[in-house]
Amino acid sequence: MSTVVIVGAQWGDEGKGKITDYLAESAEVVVRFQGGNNAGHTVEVGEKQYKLHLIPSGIIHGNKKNIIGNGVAFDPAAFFREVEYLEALGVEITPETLQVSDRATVIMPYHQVLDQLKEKARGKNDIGTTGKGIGPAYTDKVERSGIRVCDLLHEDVLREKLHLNLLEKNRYITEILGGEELDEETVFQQYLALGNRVRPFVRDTSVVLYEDIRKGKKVLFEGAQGMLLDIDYGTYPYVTSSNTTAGGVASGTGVGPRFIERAVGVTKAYTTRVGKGPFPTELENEVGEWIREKGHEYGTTTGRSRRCGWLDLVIVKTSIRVSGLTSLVLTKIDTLAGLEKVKICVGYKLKDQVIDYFPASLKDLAECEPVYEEFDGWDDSVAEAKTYEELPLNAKKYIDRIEELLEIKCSIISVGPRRDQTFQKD
Ligand code: 2SA
Ligand code: GDP
Ligand code: MG
Repeated sequence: MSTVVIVGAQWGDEGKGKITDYLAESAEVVVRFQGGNNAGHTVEVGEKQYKLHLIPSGIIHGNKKNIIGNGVAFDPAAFFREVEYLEALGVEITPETLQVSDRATVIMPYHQVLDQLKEKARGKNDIGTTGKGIGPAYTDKVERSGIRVCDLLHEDVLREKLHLNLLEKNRYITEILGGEELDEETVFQQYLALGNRVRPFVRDTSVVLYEDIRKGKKVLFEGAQGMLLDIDYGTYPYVTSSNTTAGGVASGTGVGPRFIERAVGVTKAYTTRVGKGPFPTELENEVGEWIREKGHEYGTTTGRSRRCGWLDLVIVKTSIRVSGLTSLVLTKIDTLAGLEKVKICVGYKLKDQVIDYFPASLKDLAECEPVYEEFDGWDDSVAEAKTYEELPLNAKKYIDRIEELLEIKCSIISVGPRRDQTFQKD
């Protein structure tokens, strides 16, 4: 198989970066198709740790082609900060190993200002965004006033689009949100310069991918965020502003759906969420805190505490359906090691029924009560396992039951953050 989509099967931070890096070993191209530098993808190789936000995780290998697709919200200033960060860690980056779509929507400084001021204005109804300008940038894309990467390369186009945007945005920022006006000339000069810097990396990446796929090159599509942060199928409005599910690949890269062969859903052995919104299996107690500390559950981009809870198979089942998953990757079973009992949510009790799908209405969801199965725990030897057979018996029982309930295979198991703490199961 030559094309594989990697998506988060929960609320993000399942270990997509780690698994993308692992699978990239045998791939030639790695592509981001949505989101932006709100993402935080961690890769650990030996003693070295890399935190990626906008650049695909394949970059660590040094000899892969990495593509930022048209569906990404592209912050050029963040892009160069990340290039410099990676170069300082010894990663070599050239326009051959890193390419940016000419059609990607640009995150401008007013998008970040709007994101942060709107969150403040929402008060207790805030979404808990990362403040990176993602929502306002995608709003402009859909509203058709956005600036795209190709526009940064044409001085006259940039000037006109920026002028029209700032006429409107500055009024909104100052008169409605009480913020400070942005200076047009300053932003123009800064983004013209960024455009010139990004120019060598810019390609029609749909054409590049079409040719690579036709040549039989193995391509990975690296999702950001996760199933329930999807703009259509997530816990709306507590979602991000893109399609985080596998369907986002086609529109976010210009690769037709018939070229997509496999989709793997990265699933953490428990559930976390960062930001506001419903979370049926959340553990607001000492067990949740224990998991947070043991699993270092703090935002990779913002450092925010992640909320923790039991594994929820209603969510993973939704991901299997919506993303058409062909297998799962199970991560962080080592984090649960040491707990006497571990639970899995197998359905929701809603009125007098047990349902196994995620309701659209948050009002209905609030009435749902998780139905659990309980398991005996396992010990820390789990982190030493190099094969499925070497796992403690109770950990194997846990994995087997997940496969049985979901009728899908866990093809890869991850027992620690490092690249070498990963093995194939089936
Ligand atoms: P935004 O900024 O508009 O996309 O925020 C909307 C919601 O999406 C959530 N979101 C995330 N959830 C998990 N991980 C993300 N990446 C970082 C990480 C987050 C961090 O790897 O830890 O560092 O805080 C991510 N990005 C967006 C966000 O929390 C809102 O609920
Ligand atoms: P992503 O956004 O899905 O790429 O995930 P993040 O990088 O934001 O968060 C996952 C965190 O868990 C990172 O710190 C990883 O290094 C770490 N991690 C990934 N897989 C495992 C695992 O199997 N065990 C442990 N203990 N940590 C893991
Ligand atoms: Mg993350």
